[in-house]
Amino acid sequence: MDQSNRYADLTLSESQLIADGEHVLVTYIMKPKVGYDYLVTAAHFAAESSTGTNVSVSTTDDFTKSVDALVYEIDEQKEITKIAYPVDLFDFNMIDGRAMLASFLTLTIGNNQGMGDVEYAKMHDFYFPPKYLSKFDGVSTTIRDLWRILGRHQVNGGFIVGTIIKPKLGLRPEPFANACYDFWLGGDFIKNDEPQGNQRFAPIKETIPLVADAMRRVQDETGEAKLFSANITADDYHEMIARGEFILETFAGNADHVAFLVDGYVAGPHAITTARRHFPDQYLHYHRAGHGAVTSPQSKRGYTAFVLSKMARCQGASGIHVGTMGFGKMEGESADKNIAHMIEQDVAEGPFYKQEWLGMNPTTPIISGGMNAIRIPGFFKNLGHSNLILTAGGGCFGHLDGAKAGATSLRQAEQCWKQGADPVEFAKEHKEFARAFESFSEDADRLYPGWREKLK
Ligand code: CAP
Ligand code: MG
Repeated sequence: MDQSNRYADLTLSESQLIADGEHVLVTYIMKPKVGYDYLVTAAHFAAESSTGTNVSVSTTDDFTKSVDALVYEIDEQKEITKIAYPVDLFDFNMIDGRAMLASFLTLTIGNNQGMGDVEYAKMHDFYFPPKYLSKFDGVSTTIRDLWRILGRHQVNGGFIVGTIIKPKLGLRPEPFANACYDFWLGGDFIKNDEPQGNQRFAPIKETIPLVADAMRRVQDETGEAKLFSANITADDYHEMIARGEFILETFAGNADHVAFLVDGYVAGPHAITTARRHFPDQYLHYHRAGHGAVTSPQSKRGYTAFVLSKMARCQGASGIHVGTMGFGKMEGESADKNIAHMIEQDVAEGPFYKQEWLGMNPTTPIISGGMNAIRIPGFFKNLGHSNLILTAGGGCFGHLDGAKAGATSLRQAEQCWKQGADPVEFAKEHKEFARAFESFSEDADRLYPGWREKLK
């Protein structure tokens, strides 16, 4: 059924839609199945994503049509479909009138995934007008709070050297806490790995007290504040709250040194909002494990990593993993730096929309995934700044001289970039960095051929 006379209006102007501020705008890369007209399919896509279905229904009245989603632009060659969703389409909390990401997802990337006449559709960008953006929680605790706790300047407080306790699973409480102690002797920030929580071989009620004790001891020994990002992900709201409260109680005087890690993709918007609203003073660390199922360039459905990160800022993630932009082990490319810019700047250009954040607190780009000291100079050269958290698991616990040396090598690598020094020359004066060349020799061979002779 051709619904384009109702669910498409190609006379609409994007700039006017933005000026009016009454619509959420979404751009998809969409391709109809063979034999289906592009505009007709796009209109059906908009119908299924708003007020319609595949046939007309007798109950539709004039008001219904006022909240139709409308296709306002198409480019069949580029497979671009742009849709304007009236803000009134979306669901708002009855308790406080706030917006909810679940509603944005269920409409804009819900039933329209898997339609019989659509080969594929993937969301590449969205624009929230002020009247909708202002209804999201946004970010509470930011990296400024982490810099404050680390005793640094709260603006441009600089590089936070982090790790993930490895192995990913399999450490019992004592070896886990010992690994924390060793890393903290040289580093700033430790996170649970995304699956670490309350495994039977490492009950949270045994592990966390030992980690809290390790933090106290290493702070006394180094005179430096340390940070821990504890995983509170769970299916059940009450479990998350119980974990968070236990952890804060156990860290006691160091409770503000604790961030909460939430596996936001697998646990969903509810888990992120649970942490954001119940623990607004804790840095909310959004881990995105699993996102590749929809964000990978191989996937022509779902949404991109850019969209995931932009949604996370709206929800209130203090920091989110943004990948390593082609310098680490996960999928990514140097242009992914636009993700970092979108979540931390107040006005940022996306692939299709310029988003004004209206002063909403920034989300920290968290860099992780196969990183080590050898890969860092090139990474920062691409991104252009180091006001962020970088976590390297293998890059620290795989360093030949252990986690403390691994941490120091990361810090030295950032200094090498900041000074614009040649990494091999810089390594001659910095032992832990030099030993990273030997620890990660495949990377060193690839990035700095001939390093062995020069470093002898
Ligand atoms: C990194 C990591 C991170 C992923 C997340 C891991 O460990 O802990 O969870 O990198 O990827 O489990 O692989 P390594 P992303 O430092 O040892 O690689 O940040 O892209 O979401
Ligand atoms: Mg991990």
